[in-house]
Amino acid sequence: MFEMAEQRPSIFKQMRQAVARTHEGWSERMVAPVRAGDRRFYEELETVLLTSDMSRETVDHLLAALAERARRKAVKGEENLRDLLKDYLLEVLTAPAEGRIQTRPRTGDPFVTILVGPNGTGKTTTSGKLAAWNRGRRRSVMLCAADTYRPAAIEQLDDWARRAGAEIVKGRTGDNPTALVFEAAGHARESRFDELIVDTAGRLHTKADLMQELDNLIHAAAQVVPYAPHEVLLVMDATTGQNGLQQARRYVESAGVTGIVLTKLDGTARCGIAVTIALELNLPVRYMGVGEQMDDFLEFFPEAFIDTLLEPETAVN
Ligand SMILES: Nc1nc2c(ncn2[C@@H]2O[C@H](COP(=O)(O)OP(=O)(O)O)[C@@H](O)[C@H]2O)c(=O)[nH]1
Ligand SMILES: [Mg+2]
Repeated sequence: MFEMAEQRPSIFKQMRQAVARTHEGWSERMVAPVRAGDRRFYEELETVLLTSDMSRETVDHLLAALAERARRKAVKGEENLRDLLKDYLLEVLTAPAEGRIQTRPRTGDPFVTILVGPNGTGKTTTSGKLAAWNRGRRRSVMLCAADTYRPAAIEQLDDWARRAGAEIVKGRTGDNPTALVFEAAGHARESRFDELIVDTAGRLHTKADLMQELDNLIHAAAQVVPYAPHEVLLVMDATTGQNGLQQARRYVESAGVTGIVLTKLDGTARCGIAVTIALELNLPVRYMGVGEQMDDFLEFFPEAFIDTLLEPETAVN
């Protein structure tokens, strides 16, 4: 699914050794009994899952769910267990998307996406990549530089717009981001753009005034384009692991997030966080960032993801 860094196998080995200890006490945590002949499979699976940066709770949940299903369906043997697990993971990863109503723009209206999240997770980079990705699908794109706090942020998105072949609505440093979104939504609608992608300033979920500002700009889009925003994407840096998840939980509560972009998945074995996100945040992962370049961007396909997750040492692209 994505290219691995050269050094990955050895790092992976180290991580395996680091978690090997956790096997002790493993069987006590299992809810359903495991056949003696399948123990080794479960143990190896636990290692693979833990090294992929799933939370302890998620790993325990998956192992227990698998053991329970295996017992109920009288499934045994590595190959069959692996298939059973794949089916279950597919259910877990697709459930959040199926469980929510995706709003669609009216004919002729732009599909409005707003990117939100803490500082440095990759919002601006992802805005640019998403613009390019849509351009590749022959969709016209307008970007909105609603991070008006730093001049560098506006320039950065301007540069992405040029490279991606997108239009941009930008203001000056210090401009009111809500007014800017209002303006951009108006332009995008009048000129019948297919996509409006709004980059926002990074903010901590604990800053009430900044979270309120986010709320305001989300509502500004809705005033101009009915049913907008159609997607509010929380951009999460995969390398922050469980800390990022804690932050995300608070964000989801207050910003109406509809999906996740996982960034910085290049050269790490940390893609397991996507399963934890599905289970604990009940949100679908929509896209993944796998580098700093325009093409280092993937739509999230659960099947491909599951293969990478379970066979991390063989999977490429
Ligand atoms: N390796 C890697 N770096 C990324 C990825 N996405 C963003 N970055 C880098 O992360 C840094 C912060 O990105 P930026 O888009 O400015 O974050 P923002 O503050 O959320 O807007 C920049 O140096 C980006 O090049 C990714 O998928 N992989
Ligand atoms: Mg930014």
